[in-house]
Order: sequence, then structure tokens, then C-alpha cells
Amino acid sequence: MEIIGDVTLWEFRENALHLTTSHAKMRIAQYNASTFRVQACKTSETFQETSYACPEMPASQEMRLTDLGGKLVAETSFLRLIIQKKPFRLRFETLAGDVLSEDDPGLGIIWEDREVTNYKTLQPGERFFGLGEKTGPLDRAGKQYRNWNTDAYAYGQNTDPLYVSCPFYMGMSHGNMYGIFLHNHWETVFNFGAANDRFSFFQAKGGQLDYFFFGGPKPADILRDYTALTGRIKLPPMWSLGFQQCRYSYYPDTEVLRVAQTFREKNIPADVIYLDIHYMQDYKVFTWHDEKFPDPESLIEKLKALNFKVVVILDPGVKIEKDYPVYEEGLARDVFVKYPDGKPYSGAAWPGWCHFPDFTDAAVRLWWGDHVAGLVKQGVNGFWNDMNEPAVWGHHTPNLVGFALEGKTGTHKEAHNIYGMQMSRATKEGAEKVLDGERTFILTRATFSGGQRDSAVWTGDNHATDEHLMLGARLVNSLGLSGFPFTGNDVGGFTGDAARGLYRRWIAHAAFHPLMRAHSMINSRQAEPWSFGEEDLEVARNYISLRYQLLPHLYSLLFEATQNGIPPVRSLLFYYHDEWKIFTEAFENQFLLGQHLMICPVESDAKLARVYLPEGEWYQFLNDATQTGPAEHLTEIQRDTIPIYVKAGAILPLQNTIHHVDEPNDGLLRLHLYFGAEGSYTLYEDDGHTRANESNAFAKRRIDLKADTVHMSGVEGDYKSRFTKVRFYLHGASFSKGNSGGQGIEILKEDFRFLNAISNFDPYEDYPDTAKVVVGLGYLELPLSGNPLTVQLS
Ligand code: MIG
Repeated sequence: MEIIGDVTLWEFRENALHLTTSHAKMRIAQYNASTFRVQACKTSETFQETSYACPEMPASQEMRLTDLGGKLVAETSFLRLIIQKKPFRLRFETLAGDVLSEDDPGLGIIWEDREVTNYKTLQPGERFFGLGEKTGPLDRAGKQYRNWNTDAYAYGQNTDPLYVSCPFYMGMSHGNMYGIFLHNHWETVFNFGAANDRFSFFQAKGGQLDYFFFGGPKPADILRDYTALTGRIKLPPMWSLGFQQCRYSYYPDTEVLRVAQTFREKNIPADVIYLDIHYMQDYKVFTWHDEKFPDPESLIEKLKALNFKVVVILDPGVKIEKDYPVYEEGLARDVFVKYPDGKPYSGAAWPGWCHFPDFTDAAVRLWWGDHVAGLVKQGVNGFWNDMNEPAVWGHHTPNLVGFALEGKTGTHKEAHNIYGMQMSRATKEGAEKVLDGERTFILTRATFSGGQRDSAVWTGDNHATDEHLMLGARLVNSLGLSGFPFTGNDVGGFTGDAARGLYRRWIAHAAFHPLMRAHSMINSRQAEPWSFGEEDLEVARNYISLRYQLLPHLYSLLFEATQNGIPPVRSLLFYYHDEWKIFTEAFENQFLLGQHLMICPVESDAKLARVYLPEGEWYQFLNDATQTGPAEHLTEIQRDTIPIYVKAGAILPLQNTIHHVDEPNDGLLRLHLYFGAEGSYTLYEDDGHTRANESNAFAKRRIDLKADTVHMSGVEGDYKSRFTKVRFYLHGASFSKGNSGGQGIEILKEDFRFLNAISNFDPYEDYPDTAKVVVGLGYLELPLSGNPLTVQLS
């Protein structure tokens, strides 16, 4: 064991502070006023520069450095880093002198063989968040987690690790937030004061101690800085935000068509249908089953005529079978990972014995991408990457298997956690090559920090239980806090049979998740929206319709994620980190879709729910009743509703229900304004399917809500908005209350399909008051051009 030791020399050169101890060297660099990078390695090593997580590392900057003898102080306009020399210890603090994070005085950085650990003093009451796809509570204090991408079939409430590794967390010390990204994709361990009362630590089983420190002060700032390094999502195709129906598996082709047709017949909006592993011949990747899917092009054509997009699954394992072209070609081109003696590694998965492409090799990614391109040419719209931990029947690839690692070479130990991410990268790049500027959609099970650039993530094989409904909400919240904006759970639960009440509840929640995909396991009960009876069908249709009404909002939020890394789904932590109740078990699942729309997850049999309303004024979404927070609030829930609140100051853009994203909306922008606080919003539109938005083909406008005015800026960008009229819905505005007719302000009654459907739907009439929901709501309709618009209300 080696403790890092005393600093004997230091100098500032090449925009970084270089320090040495008797056996280690350190490099500390500043990237902006709130980001530092700390690297430490043995004297004989060279510092790692870039990585898979950060392919384009920005340049570091000058540092304002003061030598105080025993310590060096680096200060930005906002953050102070104190570097103690003997022994080497770091302390990050606010300019006011509050500790954000500091090395444990006795331990600091320690090497044990190839393992390196940084111990940080546990601050009183310190809280920890994020770390990606991790089970457990919102506040992770007292827990330990491991990052090692794992096929966690039917995982439980506390299973760790799951499929995704993201060694990035946020902490809160003395009321201030900070972030730490351990820039290392080996197996890593994070301890947040588990089984000790002295330190938190982060540890890598190999590679270097290399971390970024983000000074905050808010989660949004930390995410902006983190995604400035690891990258941001590009806008996905609008169709991928529609409802997605999956099943393990729909086959043969006639069955796939029947499912798609049923959506249209039953008037349920939907955009995507999936083909799981049975579309392939003997599960061989890049093949079609010759009896079940004899003519894929014509199937895809027919689905296209129904306005369905097709997403197919791709598993990494290539079946070892003589004369199977993908296998033969793979061997000839040397694309498979090998043992040190040069023999390709064979592992078993669906197709039987397989070889595995080395996605850490650019040439192999190209080879894979060419096959993906072949599917695109057949009409496939998107790709679903599964089993890419990589999973070998629940086990792991032997550690000695070799990988290219972009020419650096290394073993499975080093490549494991980024394998899935590189598979989705190869898949995306291959598809994009032949898409001619059209967008594609990649969904992956395994990935790593930075994987948000390439794909959406679903949280794997969950269960059809209430526990998983709640856990799923936390996973999506945590992924959002960790830089993954496009995520969701298998709606209804993958394994087991969803009870009717559960399916109904789940679909209500998922309507507010960025990825809304229903999926279920082979041999489980069918789980399409119509599989649970009329009542559930009605609820499903309502929530899916509401989802389509909300698409302008969701899309604007995804645009925001492309700009600053902030996810559409936001844990309450984003805005209310100083309200301790948000960390309690009763309220930790709540989330915001954007800044103001709050969803409070509830279990399927709940008739009453206790929700937490943070500071401010909140409207109940369904009846506009207001409550002032901070407060706990007990609310009745009906069989078909979940508690949803909108905060004063909200501006929510909605459209009419469309049944798939190629159906034009009616041109009327429904802008719901929630009075009582000031607010602003950026409404973003583009064609939703090409990259023309990257060269100015978008329509962006800022909307500001004041006490009695609403102002829409002129349109920025060249895209012609699909909205030609705007209707302002005035929530809580005294000037509209009770005013029916006259001056263009009317009581809303017929318009909000969602509310109406709900109000006349439940035969049990548990709460017969539902129809009251619209009293006091008025609206005002005006034509909408690209010019600025100000409406003064009185
Ligand atoms: O061994 O492709 O998580 O969504 O339906 C199971 C079959 C492999 C696991 C995925 C699941 C998918 C299933 N796959």
C-alpha cells in the first residue's frame, strides 16, 4: 500500500499545475470557473489524456495560483482549491470558505496494487446523488455501489450493479452542491459512508486516479459542466418520443401488422413497433427469419403505410456457423475479440456459441456499421442494442480476453464497461452513414458516461410490480441527474404479469418519461393497451393522448438537453435541494417534467397519496385547485389518475392529440399559463426528423409570463412553425375566473380531451366531482405569426 506522500516539487506549465511526491505525480487543471481536473499516477506512468467518455477534451486554462508556503491556493471567480503540500491533500471550498469536499487528512489518495482510491472526509450530514442507473434511495449516503455493467435479469430493489456504469455523482455538503466525475472506465467502487463514519471514497480497480470536480452551485450547473466534457444528446427523431410498443417477441410478420393495425383501429396514438430476437434466423444477427419474416421490405412498407416506425434488436454475439456470411466475414476481417494466444473468444448467448466483435476498434465499428446500414436500406428506422454488457448467459467474458482499445490494447477488465457504449456508437454511426441527414434512434441496455451522445437507455428487465414502478421512477430520476436525458422503463414491467391496475398506473407515469416504451417478456400475459379490458384501454388511450399533446413541451425540453445537458425529467433536487423533505422515502420518487410540471408516483392500489409540494404555489393539474408549499398534502386519487401538479409561473405548450407524429397538428398552440409567479419558457420546434435544425432550420421563441402580461418573442430560426394560432389558457388568473364568453375568453369545457375522457370514464364513480375540473379556466385565442406578441390581461 502506498499513500500519496509529500509534495517535493511543483510547477505550473502547459496550463496545468504539476506536482510530484517521492513516488507519484499529480496534475491539476482548471477548465472553467467551476471545473477542476485532478490526475495522479505513479511517477513512471504518463497521464491519460482523452477517453471514451470524453473524446473531445476541452483545453485547460490559466490558473490563479498563490503559494502560501505549506499550501497552494487556486482560486476562480467562484471556487477555491487548497492544495496542502505535506502530505498532498486537496480541499475544495466555496469562496465563503465552506468545505465542498476534502481529502481525508490521514488517507488522501492510496494505491493498493493496481487499485487506486481517493478518500474524502465525510462532512456532517453530507448527501450523495446520481451515479446513473443505480437502485436505492435518492440520497445515497450510507451506501456503497460498484460499476461493472451487468445483465441483471429480474433485478431487485437493491441489486447492484445493473447494466449502465456512470462514475459521476453529486454531493451536498453544508448545503452546497458539488459534483465528482471519476474519469475511469475500469471497474469502480463508490462508498458514500457505508460501514464507516469517517470517509466517502471512490476507487478504480485499474487505470489512473483521474477525476473532475464541479463546483456547482446547482445540479443544473454541475450537469452543464459535466456534459460539456462528456457530451450531450442530439435531438432524436420526434417519432421516438411517441408511444413505442414492444414485446418479446411479436412474430410472425402478420402478427406485427395486426398489433400495429389494432393501434389505429382503437385510435390509440403510437409511433413505433419493435422486433425482438425472433425476427432473426436462429438468432443470427443481420439475418431475417425465412418463415416468420420472409419479406421484411414489404412488412416495413406496410407498417410505414400505417405510420409505424420499426426498431429491431441487435445483440453483439455473432453465431459461430460455417457459411453464415457475417461470421465468415468477421473471421476473415479479424473483427472478433481474442484470447492472448490469438484464438477468438467463444461465449454462449441466444444463437448458441458466438464470437464477439471488438467495438473498441474503429475498423470493427465500421464493419458493424455497414451491416447496420444494410438494415437501414431495408427500411429499418431504429436499433435496439441488447446483451451488450456484454452478457454471456448471465456471466462475464473472461478477464484475459484482449481488446484493441483504439490501438492501445488491453483486456476485458479495461474494455468491459465501455463495450455497450461502443456498440451503440458503431450502430449509430453505421445507420447515419446511409440515412442522408435523417435522424435515427438507438436504444441501449448497457452504456457508460458519455453514452448519452449515442443512445437512449431503458432500465432493463424490471418486474411487473408496484415496487418496480416506484424504483423505475427513481432510476429515471437518477439517470437524469447523471447526464442521461432520454430514458424510461419497460412500461407494465418486463417479467411477470401486470395486474390491470398496475398496467394502468404504469402507463400514466410513463406518459411523463422521455422514453415511453411498453415491453414484456415471452410467455407473460400480453401487455398491449387493449389487453386489460375496456377500462384500462380507456386510461391508456387518455394518457398516451396526453403524451402526444405534451410533445411540444417534451421536445422543447430535449432541445434544452442538447444545449446544457439538463434532462427533461428532473428530480426535485434540481430546484429544491435545500428542502430536506424531498429526500424522505415518501417523496423521493417525485419528479418534474421541465421546471414546473410535477408528477408524484403512486402505487396501483393507492386511493390516497401523500405528496410533497415544495415552496411556491402549486395547481392540481386536473382541477386547478391551488395549494401553497412547502407542505405535505394528502390527495385522493382515482383509479385513472395520478397526482400531478403545476407550479405557478408555468408555461406549458400543448398541441391537439395526434395519432402519430406524421399527422399534422391542427395548427393551434395551446399555451397553458399558470399565474401567480413569473416564468419563462423556450418553445422549440423543427422538422423533427432531419439534421437541418443544425443549420438554422428551427423555430425558437421565448415566452415570458408576468403578473398580467404574456410576451412571446419573435421567432428565431428559419423553420416555419406548425402553429398558426395560439390559445392562451389562463389558469388561476382572476381576470378570467367565472367569465364565460365575451372578449374571447370562455370557460374551457370541451377542449381538453384528457379531462373529459377521465370525467366520464370511471363507472365506479368513487369521486363524482371530477367534472368540476374546468371551472375557472378561461382562454383567449389569437393568430400567431413569427413576430413578437404581447398580451396584456386585465
Ligand atoms: O436473454 O431479446 O433486456 O428486453 O426482450 C434475454 C430478449 C434477452 C433481454 C432484454 C429484453 C429482451 C430479451 N433480452
